[in-house]
Amino acid sequence: MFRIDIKEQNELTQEQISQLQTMWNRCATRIILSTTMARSGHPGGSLSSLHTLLVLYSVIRHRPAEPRWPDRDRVVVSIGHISPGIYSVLTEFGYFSEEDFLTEFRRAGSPCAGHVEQTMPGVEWNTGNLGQGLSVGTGICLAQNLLDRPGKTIVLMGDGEQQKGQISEARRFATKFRQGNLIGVVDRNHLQIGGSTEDVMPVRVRDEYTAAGWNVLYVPDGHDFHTIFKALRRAWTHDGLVPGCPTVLVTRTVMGKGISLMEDKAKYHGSPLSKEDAQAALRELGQDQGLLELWSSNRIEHQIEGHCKTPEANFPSIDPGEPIVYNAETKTDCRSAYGAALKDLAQRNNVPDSAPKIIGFSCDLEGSVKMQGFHSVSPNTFIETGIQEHHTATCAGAVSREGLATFFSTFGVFAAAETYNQHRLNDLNRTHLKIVSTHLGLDVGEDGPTHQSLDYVGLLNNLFGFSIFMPADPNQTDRIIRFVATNPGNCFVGMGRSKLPIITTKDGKPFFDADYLFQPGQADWLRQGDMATFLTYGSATSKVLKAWSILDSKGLSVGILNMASLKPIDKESILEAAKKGPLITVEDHVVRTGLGAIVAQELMAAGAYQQLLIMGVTHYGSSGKPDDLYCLQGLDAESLAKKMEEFLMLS
Ligand SMILES: Cc1ncc(C[n+]2csc(CCOP(=O)(O)OP(=O)(O)O)c2C)c(N)n1
Repeated sequence: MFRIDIKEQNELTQEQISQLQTMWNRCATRIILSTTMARSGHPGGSLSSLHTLLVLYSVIRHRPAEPRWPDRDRVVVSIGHISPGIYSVLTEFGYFSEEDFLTEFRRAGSPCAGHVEQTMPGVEWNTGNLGQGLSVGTGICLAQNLLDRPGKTIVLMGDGEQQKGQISEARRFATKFRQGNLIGVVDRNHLQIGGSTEDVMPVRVRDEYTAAGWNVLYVPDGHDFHTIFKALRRAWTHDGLVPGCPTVLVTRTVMGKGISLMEDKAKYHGSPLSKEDAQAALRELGQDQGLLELWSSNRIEHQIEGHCKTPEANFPSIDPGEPIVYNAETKTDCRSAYGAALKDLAQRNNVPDSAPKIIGFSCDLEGSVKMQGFHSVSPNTFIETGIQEHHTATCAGAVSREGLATFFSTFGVFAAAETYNQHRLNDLNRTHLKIVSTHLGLDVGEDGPTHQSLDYVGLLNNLFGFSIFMPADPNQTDRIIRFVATNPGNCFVGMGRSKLPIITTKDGKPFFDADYLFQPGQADWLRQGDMATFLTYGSATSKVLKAWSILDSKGLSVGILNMASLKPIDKESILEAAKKGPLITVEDHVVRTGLGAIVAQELMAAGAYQQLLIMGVTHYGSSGKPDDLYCLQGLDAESLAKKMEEFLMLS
């Protein structure tokens, strides 16, 4: 494999330059062929960054035969649309064959996707939603530093992309956490889809990085291997740069470089060449004129074998410790139980003189989300990221793929709705992120409707890889937190703000006692009853228990099914409840998209007919005491009991 020792060499040799030129020619050819054959794709940016990519992959420490080698330097390509350029270069370095790329690019069922994906060996992160890559890089870098790994992280970005706000968040983060081993590269071709970056939305790229405390190196000719190498070497060795600060290379490039008819034309950002123009380009590259026909027929004959999966990332082995059992008289909130469990887990697992295993992120809400205990026992892995939720969601996701059990906590509106797309991308990247969200629902109370997250189940339920767990009291919270800390995968654990009574059995003992084991997809029968069933979860559970007492005192026998695991859902228990009688779902969530909707779907799918009343939030709440807000939406115990009585009379 072609390799240049960036620490030992001051300059490139003539031989290396001509080798790079030969590689450039092959890669440019692949960029033209792949996009023209796929009749789509992004050749312009692929060509503008190609010289930089070739130098970069020549200097990094990597093992194409072992793409996930832990000590590798990481290249995160934030501009996922330049996949033709990336795949061309990865082919050149032996990650996969030219045939795999040219015959499968952008075809259904192939891992060789339109925007770079981890399904292709050598790709660190699925990207394409611009603005997220630098956050990924900072996350990887944070983990590299915490785990004492030697590698550097390099993030390739576009100049149009610099318009995205999340990048400013990531820049500040990298400076705060002294990420001297992080290198950004901005492909400054001054073009984006809509034309000139100055017309679309001017950004003072170098000034913005300088203002954020980065070392900034300008590369006046981003198509000269030697100039790129010199700048990269300075960044690598930190020669004459401020120590401990991240560095960005701003490379002045030309969109479509190397193909005369494409050069400096915004059109070729996202348009392939026609067959005729591609032939002209191949001529200019000195290539055989039969190449396009040859690969086109190879492509037609080639069968796609099947979609490769994104490789699973390591998850650390975590000691779950002993459950903390809150007795029936305790009055506390679930978030305090979360804080206590997390602190205990950190004390057991983040021990001095060995690599940490648990990391937690807060967005200026440490006290409210009860992370102070964790912070005090594990100061190095408590990461305060400020009011930068988009960055944090992505950064935490990236950290979670590096072998750390990663918690991200903030209020519901910021943990779910505000950062939904970041979580979607995390999910596509098969992260192991534990979002523990406090302040959900009307239960937020006096802070009012802007802070009342009412759509979290509906949102997170769309993400194929996420589990959703909603504890009903502090005991169940403790068990769920210990479960998620010890198991891989993405999950959302949600809770309200208020203190909640401990859920008890009929004879007054904690229902979720020391022997209770939380199991995803398993509901709990809190009360048995043969006339009808309440199905509920989270903060609403204690209201339903009160309603049950009212009904019980009237001799009405109804059951309560606590559905703390909303995804996966316990289908069997729903059907079991449906056999007994009518169902009422109760939740502190929008009625259309929460538990009620899930139960309705399950009943229909199983062909089980049963009456179902969905009770929840029907309009935005207002500012006031949670109990008053529940009353206004008919979710207080008395209203619930009354509704059940009416429902039983009708059915
Ligand atoms: C968040 C987001 N908004 C919009 C797009 C659509 N989009 C894809 S590429 C692009 C322009 C990117 O410009 P630049 O970073 O300069 O890349 P280049 O044109 O040089 O390849 C846009 C707007 C996107 N992918 N992500």
